[in-house]
Amino acid sequence: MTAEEVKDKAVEAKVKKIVKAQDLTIDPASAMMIERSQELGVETIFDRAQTMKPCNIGVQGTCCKNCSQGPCRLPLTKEVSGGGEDTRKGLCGATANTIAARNFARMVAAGAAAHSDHGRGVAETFLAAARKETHDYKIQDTKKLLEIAPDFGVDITMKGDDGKTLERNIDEIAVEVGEKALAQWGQQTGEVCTLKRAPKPRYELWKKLGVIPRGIDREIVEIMHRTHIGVDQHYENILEQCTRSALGDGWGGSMIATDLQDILFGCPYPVKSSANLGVLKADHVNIIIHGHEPLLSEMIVTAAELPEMIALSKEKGAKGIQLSGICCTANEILMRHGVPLAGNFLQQELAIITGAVDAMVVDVQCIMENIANVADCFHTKVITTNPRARIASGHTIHIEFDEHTAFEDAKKIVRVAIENFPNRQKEVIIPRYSSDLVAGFSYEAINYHLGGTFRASYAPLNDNIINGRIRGIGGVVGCNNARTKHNDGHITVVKELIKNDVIVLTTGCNAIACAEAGLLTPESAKVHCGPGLAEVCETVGIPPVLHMGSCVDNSRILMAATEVVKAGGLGNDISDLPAAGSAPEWMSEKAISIGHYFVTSGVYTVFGVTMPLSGAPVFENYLYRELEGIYGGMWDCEPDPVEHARKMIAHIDKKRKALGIDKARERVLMDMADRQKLEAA
Ligand code: BF8
Repeated sequence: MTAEEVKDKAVEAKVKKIVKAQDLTIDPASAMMIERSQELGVETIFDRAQTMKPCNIGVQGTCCKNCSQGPCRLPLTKEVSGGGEDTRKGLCGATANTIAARNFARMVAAGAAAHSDHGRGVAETFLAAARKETHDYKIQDTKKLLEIAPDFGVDITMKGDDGKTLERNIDEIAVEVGEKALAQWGQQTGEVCTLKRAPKPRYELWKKLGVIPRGIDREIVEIMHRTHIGVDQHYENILEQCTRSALGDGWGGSMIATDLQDILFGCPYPVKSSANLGVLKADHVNIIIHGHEPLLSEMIVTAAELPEMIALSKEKGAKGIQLSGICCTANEILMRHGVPLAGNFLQQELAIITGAVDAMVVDVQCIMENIANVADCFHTKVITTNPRARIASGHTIHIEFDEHTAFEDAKKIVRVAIENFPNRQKEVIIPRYSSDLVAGFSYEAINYHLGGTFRASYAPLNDNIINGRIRGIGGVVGCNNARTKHNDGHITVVKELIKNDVIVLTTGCNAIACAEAGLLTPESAKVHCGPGLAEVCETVGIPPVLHMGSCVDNSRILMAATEVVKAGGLGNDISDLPAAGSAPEWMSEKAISIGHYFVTSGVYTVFGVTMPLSGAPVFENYLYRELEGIYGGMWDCEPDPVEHARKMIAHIDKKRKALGIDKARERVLMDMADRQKLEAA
């Protein structure tokens, strides 16, 4: 045996000894599939997370590889952490703070680019639909179209020859909205027009600070320029550009994506479904749609329902077709069609390990290259569909998706999955775990649910916050991270919040984790919530955790916060609200962009696991403390999930006190005691 082989064996033995599935995830379905992967010797991210440790300097944010004279590595020294002088410099003289700020900025740029490029794709398809260049997509939600048109400066009425006001033709409005929306990406001067939707004081603050994005793409490009060697070498100035880019994402690219998707595919309203690997069916053709853009998945939903496809599946020996989703595509098709969720980010390999997935169809973002290797151990076809996202590993099929031939492309994909059904090789083992859920809480749906058809309004929510039944609002979002126990941070944070009467708005992989843990049902309120929140949920018939959609739909949380401000009684700006944000298991660059637009919109935002800032104490202090004085919101990092939630609650209480509604909360605590007395009697 060579020295290398001995080392490999030692590593293998260490992995086998250390890894117990229950230590890697709180989800029993995932634990079962991790065990199955170990049994079959199929390597997954859970194995590699044990054998490969993260770089100690990268984790601190202080490794600079922006030119070829490095990488310059500036780990934190004992002197600096002890308060001594910081003499660390890269070859060019860049300090640890400059380096960490540059790295942070490049994460914002990548995250904003990912969301915004998604939005651009939607805008292009929207315009093609409005111009009737494609017949596969149609303008569906004309009510929402008319609502948003004025934000883009598009008139919805016109003057007739007799001077009377007339309604404009809806097709003309749609074309103009599409053109104006698409123009927000390439615009060079002025302002991204959707920023005006923010509460007025917030918009005025951004204007005063000079951080309103001129165009979505322009701000991302400028980050890349400023972080090139020898350009912007002041962390505050770099961060200012991060703000322009992140606001261009949250209030621009992402928000436009959400709006136009709603108009094309319908605005979500509450819908029932189920979640976890148990939604797969052994006797059906299983197609998993994984990625982010709903343009393709919408077509696949329709294609999979075609009688000819169902007949073909039966011909091949299946009982039908079971569609399910992973990551944000899952959230998109759940919100509008009730298609079940197969899992979140860390479950993508595990789904294939069931042996029941006949095709995994992927587009862009959060798709692990290793799914192709895992699929090679089974019969699963991994189908890439987007020219921006190909996979070199394993054996994948590429069926390119084009919005002009969308439905035909979708049919081709569904057919490949069906034809693959008879090729199953390994034993099919599907964990029998799935949870019921209610999703579909767009901010419009919350408005309707709280106030009803005739008086749709956020006022009842505000009333319940003011009287203390609801202590505050938590926006809990974001990824899974293989460096921490799967779903543990998500569920611990959310349970701690709702136990303390904080209502939770959720998106992305947190939403999927909550669904799997059964927190997306109205019934869960009785079990997990404090008495005030439980009472509100019971009265209104909503879950304590409201699923608002995919990660671009974090824009819905911004709009919900804006509606709460507008409903009155809780201050004049988002920063006045008893609210806090959280990403307990974040890992993607998109999460950093989201975090930064939440912070600069006035929200205290806590990230779990780690932040690449610890090697740069001055920059870290700027983000964690000084930003509050500028934006009313600031960053924080807390890996312990209970402490994480408590920090959010402490902030919520601080805001209640500033609003003078902390006394109301005390009264409700007395109610709780009364209630306990009653229950004991
Ligand atoms: O965009 S939460 S792991 S799936 S990045 Fe990715 Fe993170 Fe999941 Fe959705 Ni968002």
